[in-house]
Amino acid sequence: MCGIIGIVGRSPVNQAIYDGLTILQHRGQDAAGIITCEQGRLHQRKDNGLVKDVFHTRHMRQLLGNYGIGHVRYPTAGNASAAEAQPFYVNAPYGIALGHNGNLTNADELRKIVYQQDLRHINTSSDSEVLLNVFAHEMQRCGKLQPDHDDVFDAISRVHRRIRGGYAVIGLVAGMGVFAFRDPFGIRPVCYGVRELADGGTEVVIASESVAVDALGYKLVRDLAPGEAIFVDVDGNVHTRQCADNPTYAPCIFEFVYLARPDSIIDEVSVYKARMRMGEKLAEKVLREWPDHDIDVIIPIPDTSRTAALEMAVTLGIPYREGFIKNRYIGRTFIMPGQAQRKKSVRQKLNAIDLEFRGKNVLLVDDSIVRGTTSAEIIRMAREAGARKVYMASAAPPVRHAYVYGIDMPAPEELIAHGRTEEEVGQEIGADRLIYQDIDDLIESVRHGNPSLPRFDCSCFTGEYVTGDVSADYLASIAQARADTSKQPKQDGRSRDIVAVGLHNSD
Ligand code: PIN
Repeated sequence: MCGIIGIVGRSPVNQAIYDGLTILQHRGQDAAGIITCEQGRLHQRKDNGLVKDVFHTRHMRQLLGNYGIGHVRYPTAGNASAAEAQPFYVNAPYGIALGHNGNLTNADELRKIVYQQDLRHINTSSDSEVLLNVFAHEMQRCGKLQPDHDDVFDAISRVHRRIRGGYAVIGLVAGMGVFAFRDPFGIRPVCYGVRELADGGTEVVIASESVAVDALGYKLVRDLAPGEAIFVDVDGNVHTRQCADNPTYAPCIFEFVYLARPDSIIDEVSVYKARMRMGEKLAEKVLREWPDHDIDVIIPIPDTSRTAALEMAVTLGIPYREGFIKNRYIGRTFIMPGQAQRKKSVRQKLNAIDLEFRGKNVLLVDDSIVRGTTSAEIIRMAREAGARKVYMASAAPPVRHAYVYGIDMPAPEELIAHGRTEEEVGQEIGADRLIYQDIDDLIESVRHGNPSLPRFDCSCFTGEYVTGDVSADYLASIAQARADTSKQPKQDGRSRDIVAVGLHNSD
C-alpha cells in the first residue's frame, strides 16, 4: 500500500505536497519522494524513511515549481532500497515522472516486453518503474513535440490494455501538467479536489484519500471512476476521460477495514461510518448466535478498531472501556521483521489498565486478524491483567488468501486463518471464544454508504480475484518471491547514484 498526491497550484507546491504526504503517511512509512516542475525543469528528492526525515529544509528549497507529485511507499513488490523510492523519472519522451499505489500482476511479463520490444532499460525491481516505461513508450507513439491532454489519455488507454492488477497512478509531464488514472476495477482509491483563488485562478489536488484534499484546504470534487484518467494542465484546467475498455467498480474492501483513515470518504462511502456499521453488524451477530453471552465489557485493541468496538458496545448495551493504552511513538508492528520482534513490540506498544480487566469477562475487538501474533499476545496480556474470560471479535472475516493488488499481506502460510476453521483460530490465539465478521455483513457495512457499488475486491477473505487473471502459478511465484526476499539481508538502500540519472536529486 502506498500514498500518492499531485498538485497543480498557482504558487510553489513543495510545502503543500510535503503536508499532503504527511497526511497520507499511514499508507506507507518506508520511503517518500517528491518531484516538482519549474519552467520545464524537474526537481526531485526521494529516500527511505518517514516524510519528516526524508525532506530537510535544503531539499525543500530545491523543490521549485508550481506543480508536482509526491509518493509515500509501503513496499509491495521488489525490494525496499532508496533507489526504489518513488516517483520514478524518464527523460524520454518529454520528461515524465510517475508513482503508483498498487501492484501489477503481469509485471514480470511486462518487464521482458519493455526490454525486448520497447527497447527500454529498467534499472530496479520495482513495478512502478515498469509502469512508467510502459506509459512513456505509449506517449512516444503519439510522436508529437507538444502533446496535449488527448494524447495523454490515448496513451493511458493503451497502458490499460497492457497492464493488469490494482493501481492508482500519479504522474507529471514536464511543461504540460499532472495526470492520474485508476485501474479498470477501481481497486485502489484516488480522488481530486479544487480550490478557487480570490484572483479567479484554480488549484487542483489529486490524492489517494480525501483526507489530504480536506486537510490541504481544497474542496473534494469526486473520486476517479474505475479506468478513468484526469489531466490537469499547468493553468489548472481539468480534463477527464474514461480510458478503460470495460470498467466496473470493485474497490478494495480492506481500505475500509483498516488501510484508510477514518476521516476519508472513498467512493462516496465514509470510512468512519463503514467501520461503525461493521461494529453494529458484529453486535447483531453476537445477539443472533450467542444470545446468552456473559460479556461484561468491550475493549478495543487500538487504534483502528475503536470505531467498530464503540458501536458494538452501544448496540449490545455493554460498557466500552479503553483497557489498552498505546504508546504513540512506536510504529506499526507488522513492519518489523520476524515473529519474536513482533511479539516483543506488542508489549512495547500496548499496556493494559489492569482495573478494567480484573475479574471481568472481556470482549476484545480488533479490525482484523492477520498473522494472529498480536491477538495471541494481547489475549495473554488481558489474562495477566486479571480477566476472567477473554473473548475476541474481528471486524473483518478470516484473512485466508494472498493479496495481490498492493497490500503487503503475509504469504498464506503465515496467515493464522489459512487452513484453519474459525474455532481452530480461536484456540490458536488462546481466546475463550472468537467471533468473526461475516463477509456479507462486511460488504453490507460498506455498500450501505453507496448502494450503487456493485461489488468489492474481497480477495484476501474469499480467494476470488476480481481481475480474473490471478492463476495458481502466479500465486506460487509471489509466494516464492516473498520467501526469497525474506532470506536476503535488508539493503540499507543508500545506492542513490541510480536514482538521479539526468535529474536533479537533492541529497
Ligand atoms: C492496528 C491495526 N490492525 C491491528 C492491523 C495483527 C493484525 N492487525 C492488523 C491488527 S493500528 S495480526 O490501528 O494501526 O494500530 O493478526 O497480524 O497479529
